[in-house]
Parts: sequence; structure tokens; C-alpha cells
Amino acid sequence: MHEKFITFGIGGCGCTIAHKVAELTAMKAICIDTDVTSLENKEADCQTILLGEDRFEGLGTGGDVASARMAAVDFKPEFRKLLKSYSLAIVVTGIGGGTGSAITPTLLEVAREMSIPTMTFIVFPFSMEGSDKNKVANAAVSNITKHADIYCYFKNDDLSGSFLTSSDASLYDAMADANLHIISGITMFWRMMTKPGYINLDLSTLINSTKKGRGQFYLCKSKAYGESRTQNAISELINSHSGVFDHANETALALLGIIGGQDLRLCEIGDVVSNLSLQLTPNVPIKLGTVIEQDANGSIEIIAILFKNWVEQYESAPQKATEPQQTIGMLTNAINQTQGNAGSKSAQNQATISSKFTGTQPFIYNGENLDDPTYLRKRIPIS
Ligand SMILES: Nc1nc2c(ncn2[C@@H]2O[C@H](COP(=O)(O)OP(=O)(O)OP(=O)(O)O)[C@@H](O)[C@H]2O)c(=O)[nH]1
Ligand SMILES: [Mg+2]
Repeated sequence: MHEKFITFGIGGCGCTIAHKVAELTAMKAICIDTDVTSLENKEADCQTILLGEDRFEGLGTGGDVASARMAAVDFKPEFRKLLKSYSLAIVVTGIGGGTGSAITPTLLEVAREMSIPTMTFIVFPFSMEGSDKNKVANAAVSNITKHADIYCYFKNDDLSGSFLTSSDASLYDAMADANLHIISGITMFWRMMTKPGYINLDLSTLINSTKKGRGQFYLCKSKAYGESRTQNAISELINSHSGVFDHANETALALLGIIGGQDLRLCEIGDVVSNLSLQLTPNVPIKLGTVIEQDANGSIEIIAILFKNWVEQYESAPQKATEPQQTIGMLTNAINQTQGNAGSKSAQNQATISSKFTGTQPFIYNGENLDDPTYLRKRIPIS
């Protein structure tokens, strides 16, 4: 079954994480980057693809999102070939640079066209990397979520919280720890499927979930050792992801993985489930899986994937083409509006226009909604 899913790493961050996934688990991964150095020494564990060599000469995009987007569009037929034999594509990407921000939406768009479910892990840059990077990241998020089925955000600021406040923590250690967090979510199902556990949570549960709806999910994990391991792990799970549990009432479904050694007790499993359900709205389903790992005696590890209330699948997909007559009417109304013909009629017209885009995220730049036509934004009268 695990042959049915594939992990794509896009850009420097995505490739680092996807490669680690392949190295640790023998899950299949494909690393895609415009920068040849990021792909070095990864070929032994996964497939590597240098994209856009004709544009970037293997040097990376230098943050040029527009050129990276064109390279991604040229690569669409290859994405189709790469995706075609899989039932689920897991996509990992860091945003804020050129490659991850621009290539990821196109890969997801192709997967959507092919009806292949996707699960996307998105890493935001540190805020100290500057507002320009963060602006690129925000724009990338709206492009990614337009095409993604289920997706999860991680902020490097949050993932590295304790490292940021420690004066002697290295960047290397902070990134390794942050990556491990994301890797644990990606590899959870592989561990469930390839190791004995008695209580099974398989990939079909995830695939079926992605077919029912689309939207955001949260990933929380904790691990503890010794006498009070279960209480400590539960408390770490809930308290170190307070941002997640602050919104626990929005959860529609929880997938829960409990990993331990041969000494994992039944009552410990019960404690984890009952404590998690106390955090959620009553009757939210919790789907449980367990894994027994030979070297995990003395420890308990909890991984929870919480799906936020999601929108119906394809609710925001393009509707039937607008009737030409209606389009002309909308344009006329919009022009009247720019020419100062305000009042209740134009408010009504605006409502008609906006309702076409219900459920989509606007692409805002410098306070302007770039999804609006230029003549409306610049108030250019059309004769
Ligand atoms: N957690 C984590 N974040 C990373 C890692 N590498 C990079 N990042 C973050 O991801 C953001 C995007 O960086 P990259 O993935 O290197 O950018 P890219 O997609 O290769 O884009 P270009 O190099 O500009 O073409 C950075 O600003 C970092 O904050 C990593 O290994 N782990
Ligand atoms: Mg790069």
C-alpha cells in the first residue's frame, strides 16, 4: 500500500525534509529544485529533479517568483507523468523564496486536474528574514491553498520557539528539530502500515478523508519517557500546541497515532484518547492507530492530526461559464461604478461580482486586490 503514495519536496526546505523522510523510512520521495546544490547527495535515497535549468542554470531562482512560475508551467506535462501512478501526493515546501512559492501551486493544480488527493505541509520563513520574504510567503499561501486539498502551516518562528530564546542554540539544531516535527506527521502513516500495532489506522482513512472535504489540518506531537510518561506526553501535546487547542472546537476529525514499545499499556492508550476527546467538541470522531516499535520500550509518542471543519470538496471549483449577456451587464455596471454612479444599484452589482468568488482567497498586494481587473483598480473609464 505504501507504494501508492509519494512525497514531493519542493525547493531547498522541501527537498531537505522530503529527503530525510526517504532516508529514515524508505518511503518514496521526489526532490524538485532549481538549485543543483540542494539536490546533491540525495540521489541515493530519492529521485532528484533539477527544474528550469534553461532559465536558472541550476543556480536557483534568486527569489524570482515570476520566472519560477513560468518554469513550473513548462514543467506541467512532467508533473503529470510523475503523479500518475499514485493515490496520494504528500507535498512539502518552504515558502518565501522563488522555487517553493511558485512551483508548489502548479504541482498541486496538476494533481487536482488529475483528481489525485494532496496533503501539503507549508513552512513559513522566520519573521526576522524580513517583510519582503514574508509578503512573498503570504501570496504563495493563497496560491497554494487554491489548489491544495488538505494543508498544514508551520511557522519557523513557532517551530523554533525555544531555540530562538536560547543564546547558544544553533541554526542547524533549530532546523533539524523543526524538520523532525514535520517528518513525524508525514511518516506517521508509513509507521502504522509497516510496523505491527494491533490497532490499525491506514492510509485509506486519510485518502477517504481528503475525498470528503478540503481545508486546513493541524499536526501536534509529543514524546515522553519514564514513570509518568503518559501524563507528561498528554500535557506536552496539549500545552505545547496551545495555538492548535485554542481552536479545538473547530475540529471535525482527529487521526491519532500512539507509538510505544512492548510495554505500552492498554490503559495508557485509553488515557490518551479520553484526554484528547476532552479537548474536542463532543462526538468529534477520533480514529486511532497504534505502533509497537522494538526500540521504544520506556517511551510513549503521540501524533495527532486534527482536521479543521472543511469545505465540501470542489465547492469553490469554477462554475458553469458565465453567460455572455451577464458578463456584459457586469462590465457595464462596474464601469458605471468607476465613473461615480454610486448608490444602492452599484452596491448590488458589487455583491453580484463578489459572490462569484465566494470561497476563494483574494491576492492582496500593497492593499490592492490583484484579482480585480486593472481598469477597476486604477479607475480607468472605458468608453
Ligand atoms: N524548517 C525549515 N525551514 C527551512 C529549511 N530550509 C529553508 N527553510 C525556510 O524556508 C524558506 C524558503 O527557503 P527555501 O526553501 O530555501 O527557498 P526555495 O524555495 O529554494 O527558493 P529559491 O532558493 O529562492 O529559489 C526560508 O526562508 C526558510 O525560512 C529547512 O530545512 N527547515
Ligand atoms: Mg533554493
